[in-house]
Amino acid sequence: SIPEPQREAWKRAQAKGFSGKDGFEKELVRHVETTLARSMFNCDEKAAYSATSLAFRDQLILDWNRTQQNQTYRDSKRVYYLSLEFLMGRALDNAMLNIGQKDIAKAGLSELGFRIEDIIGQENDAALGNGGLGRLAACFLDSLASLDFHAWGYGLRYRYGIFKQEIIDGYQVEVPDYWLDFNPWEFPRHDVTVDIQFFGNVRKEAKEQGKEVAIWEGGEIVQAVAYDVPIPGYNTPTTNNLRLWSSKASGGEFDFQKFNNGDYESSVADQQRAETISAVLYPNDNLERGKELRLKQQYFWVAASLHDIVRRFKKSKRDWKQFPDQVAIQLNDTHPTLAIVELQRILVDIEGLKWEEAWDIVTSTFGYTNHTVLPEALEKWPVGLVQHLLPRHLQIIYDINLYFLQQVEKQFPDDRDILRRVSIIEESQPKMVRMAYLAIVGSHKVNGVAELHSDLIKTTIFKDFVEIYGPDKFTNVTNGITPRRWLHQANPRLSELIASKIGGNDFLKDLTKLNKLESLAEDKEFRKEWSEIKYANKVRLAKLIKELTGVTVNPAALFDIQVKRIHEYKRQQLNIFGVIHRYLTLKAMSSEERKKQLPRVSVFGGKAAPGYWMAKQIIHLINAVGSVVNNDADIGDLLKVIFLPDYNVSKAEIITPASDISEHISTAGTEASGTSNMKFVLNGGLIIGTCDGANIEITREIGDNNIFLFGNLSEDVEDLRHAHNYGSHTIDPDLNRVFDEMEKGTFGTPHDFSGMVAAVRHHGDYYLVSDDFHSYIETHKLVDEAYRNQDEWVAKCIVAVARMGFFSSDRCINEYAESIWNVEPLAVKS
Ligand code: AZC
Repeated sequence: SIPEPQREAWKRAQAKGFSGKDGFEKELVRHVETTLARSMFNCDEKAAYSATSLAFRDQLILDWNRTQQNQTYRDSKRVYYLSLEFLMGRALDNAMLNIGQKDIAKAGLSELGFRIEDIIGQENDAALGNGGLGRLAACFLDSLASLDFHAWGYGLRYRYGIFKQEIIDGYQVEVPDYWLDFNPWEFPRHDVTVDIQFFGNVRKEAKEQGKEVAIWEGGEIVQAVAYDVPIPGYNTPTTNNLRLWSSKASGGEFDFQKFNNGDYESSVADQQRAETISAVLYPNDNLERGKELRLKQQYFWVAASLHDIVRRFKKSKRDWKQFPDQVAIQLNDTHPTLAIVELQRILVDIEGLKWEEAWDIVTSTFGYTNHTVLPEALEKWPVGLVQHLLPRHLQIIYDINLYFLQQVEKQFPDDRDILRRVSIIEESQPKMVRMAYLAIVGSHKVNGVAELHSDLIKTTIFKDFVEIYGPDKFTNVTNGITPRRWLHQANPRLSELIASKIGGNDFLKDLTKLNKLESLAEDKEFRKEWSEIKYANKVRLAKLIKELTGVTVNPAALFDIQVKRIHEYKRQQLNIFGVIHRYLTLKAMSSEERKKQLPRVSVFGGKAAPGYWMAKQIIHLINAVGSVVNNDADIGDLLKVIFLPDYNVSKAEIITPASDISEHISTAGTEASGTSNMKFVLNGGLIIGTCDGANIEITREIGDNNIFLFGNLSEDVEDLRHAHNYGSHTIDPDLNRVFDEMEKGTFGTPHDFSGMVAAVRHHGDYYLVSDDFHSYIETHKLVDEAYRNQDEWVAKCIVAVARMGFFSSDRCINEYAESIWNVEPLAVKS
């Protein structure tokens, strides 16, 4: 750091950032002319986006510096959120809004010859995530900063985010997402690097007093390089850090020894192999496949992050015992579970602490969030793979397991079977490390993400652990969403209308203030303004639909939307079967009768994991149905079926505000929470949904007359499945008609969809599509009826919005802070 006598000069020269429209224009033009080396003669929208982003990045970075200095100076407890996914979406709009300078930018850009929407539209989404889990992490970062918490996110800087989805002949085709060609929102920290070791051997070395230390040596080293992404809070100078690690061959570009020996190719190959670690995001949502590279990613990221955290802690020269008073680490699902083992290794092998002392520190530091009960999503790694890649870590896992099982044995001396059930090592062929169990054993709190889900983990997958640790270790923190992005940014007109009626913008920081809207539900004038905004949002979506699919839809139709990852448990198949049923019903009507029907647009969007055959079939069916229905002259505007390609965060910002009804129709007990359900309601759309995940709490908050629930309850699912397999399984007659039609080839060759039909008719209907079909169809009739009475419908929407305060991620983060992390907010002093 700079010596005291010179600091005055620094302060005089301090960067200030721009203020006002003129200041912004100056900065923009400066960046165009100097940073980008262009001029008014060749500044296209891309260049204008780049320059605008650079101008705003400069603003953020000044606050970022201040925040980081402040946090270092205060040295209070920090939260570290470890997530393999951060589905951030675009940054510019968010930055402008959070620091309150969007109006300035809009005016400035307009004077300089650009429309702000076009400029915002130039940005690539930062799509470093699959779906709910990754987007939740992004919402949490926004809330942590907005609430002035000292918090860092840690993740991987994938060169390729989630693939881009194209639809060709009705089929999903995956295209790589090279999002980094220009990214002004990250700062490479070439001085912040960590060497990460893989493979090698462990040697025990005798120490004084009969003690032994383990020495992990040999193998290969890969370098982790930090890239920092500033996270601006809303209406506060707090700007937190998201640190993403990128992999590089250690020792620079390539191995000069090899190079000089003429082995150029292999020196470059080493380089590429190292870079592969952070090259791609695994495109699976709620599915785990034991790939070696994935385990490498996990350790690489966890080891680099812990090294960083420990280095920061050591600067304060505190006693190790104080580590949990300074550091809270939250594990976003089991992906970062190796952090538990790595911290134990650092404390015991490197810092020389006793095992028990180290383990106390470790377990007081970590919290684990579970996001799913689906067995196929629970991570397990073959023991042999862990042994090969991380030999010392496997030893530590065995020791953790040994001590844990000894404790269990003492507690339950008469129950031999419990040891097998809860062992971190599954005695299968091959043996597996059960990461969720390791995460539970190594954390002080375990939480689910909605009430039903948190109850389910306690009574099903983690039942034994509740017996062992008692119920207090397990808790619930119902998910939330950031109202800044999902209302203010996505739906500016609605946000403005609300602000004008309830006395300002405060609701964006305290969402419960929305309750002041409730009394306006009966106000005719207000309802009119409300409906106009919804209509305008539907026009905006209709435009996007036209652009992406060529299909014209009528904005006056009822917009029925299901956008989320394609998964059998989320039951897009139920939706499309319902759409076929609607189509057949319309076809069977006389033209007179048809005229009385309510026009509908069924919109689908979402990516299928590239290896998930059934999910891809579902996409194909939706498109096949669309191409028949959308071109049927009998039907016209009465029904349109749209598959919007490449659903992502920036498209969600256009889609969400345009729904009349959205579908959250998972088989009861399978969707841990869902978060798009919250986004849709917050934007004045109603829900058709099952009693699952956060739908249940949404119902409790907004009232059961403002939501359309249907279907079997989670407590009945097991029995129904059992009956399908061992009793009789009669298929719903209406669904049978749908299947017959599919098999007739109405939507393509009969065999195209035989797998989907067979899953219901012959293979046990695991997701209860037939069991719920009737009540689904009947409930859609209720939706139609309710929609006909627009006054009542809009009143329902307003009341629902007014009661959505609970679902802010701010509430959620405050719960984590209080009940899991034990931290308090600390504002940056200005
Ligand atoms: C998702 C859940 O499926 C979804 O219900 C929840 O809202 C979201 O997490 C956030 O908690 N889970 C995942 O995406 N899980 C995995 C392993 O991908």
